[in-house]
Amino acid sequence: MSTRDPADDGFPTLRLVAPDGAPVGETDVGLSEDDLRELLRLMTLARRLDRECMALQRQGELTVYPPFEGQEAAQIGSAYALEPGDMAFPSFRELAAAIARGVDAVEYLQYHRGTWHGGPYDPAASGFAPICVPVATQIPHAVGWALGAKLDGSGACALVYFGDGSASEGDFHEGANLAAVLGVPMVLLCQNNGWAISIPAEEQYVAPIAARAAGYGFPGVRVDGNDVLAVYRATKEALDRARRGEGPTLIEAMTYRIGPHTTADDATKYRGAEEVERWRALDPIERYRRYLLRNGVADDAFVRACEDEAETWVGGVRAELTALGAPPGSEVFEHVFAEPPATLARQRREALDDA
Ligand SMILES: Cc1ncc(C[n+]2csc(CCOP(=O)(O)OP(=O)(O)O)c2C)c(N)n1
Ligand SMILES: [Mg+2]
Repeated sequence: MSTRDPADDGFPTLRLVAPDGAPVGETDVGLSEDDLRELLRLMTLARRLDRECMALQRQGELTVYPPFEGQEAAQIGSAYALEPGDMAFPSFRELAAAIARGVDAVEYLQYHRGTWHGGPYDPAASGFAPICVPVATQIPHAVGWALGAKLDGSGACALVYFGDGSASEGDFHEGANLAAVLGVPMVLLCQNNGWAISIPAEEQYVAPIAARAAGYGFPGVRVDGNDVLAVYRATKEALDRARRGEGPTLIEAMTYRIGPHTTADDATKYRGAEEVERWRALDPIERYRRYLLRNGVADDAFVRACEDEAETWVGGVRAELTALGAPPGSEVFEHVFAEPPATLARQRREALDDA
């Protein structure tokens, strides 16, 4: 069983808002009241869409789906700190971050519907790279992109998302070391949700993930990943640092996935209900809503308006997504070879002529 708690191992954890919504010290992160409300709006939209995606998969409208419920603050707090010209590199659970970046939800979800390979959104236009399923491979991609930004002198930064399990891959170590050596403008954001499918954190590593950064030669900070303001502040500081030319930062956001690993997983086989309930009590949206209400930044009407908007928006996403036709069969043979080898050309003829 996972017993991971940010307080367990003594590594300092940045927290600005307590689970009951009370401020912990100075909570001014430099955002306007409109921005503070926008964070709640985005988290509300994201959660509603996540739940709809679970339903869509159960109804046979999506092939497989990795839910992120519980990780809204970690994703939206970090993505919201990015500038338009920056590039986020997701793994496969970052739909909430995609929404915060303005990626079209229907285009993104075409990946999970199987109607397009990586989702047809334009990564350059949205500053959001394609979904990346081979775990941790997006980390070296982000280093390369950040090196390009450095050489161009563009002032843009890369933010790469990965999980606790991904931090055990060689690609993490190679990427982190190369990022340090090259001094690239990059933030490595680990969403530590306590599990890599059915493997709990305590069976994956011994020292805190954030502590590894010292070994590469850059700062490592840990935040309460269910505290959207703490995640925003840590990411903003890391991005500012990167833009000053001071190189990468590793952020470990302690969070939890409330749902299964994917719709193909039964999490009840390896974790108990009491663990899930413990984390539900630390819910990022509930916490932030309480914080905004007690500070008078939002009122009940605003909260309801966000929920109503989410309902209408998700209905539209569902309608558009389920109306999509199958892609032409010829696409299986496209986008890899400029000049297909003879064997592939023959298969293409056989498949399409018979169709
Ligand atoms: C290279 C590679 N090995 C194995 C897998 C199968 N796999 C998919 S997700 C996952 C665990 C990822 O855990 P973590 O990085 O903590 O992310 P989380 O799923 O918790 O968000 C594994 C092993 C994969 N996709 N890619
Ligand atoms: Mg994980």
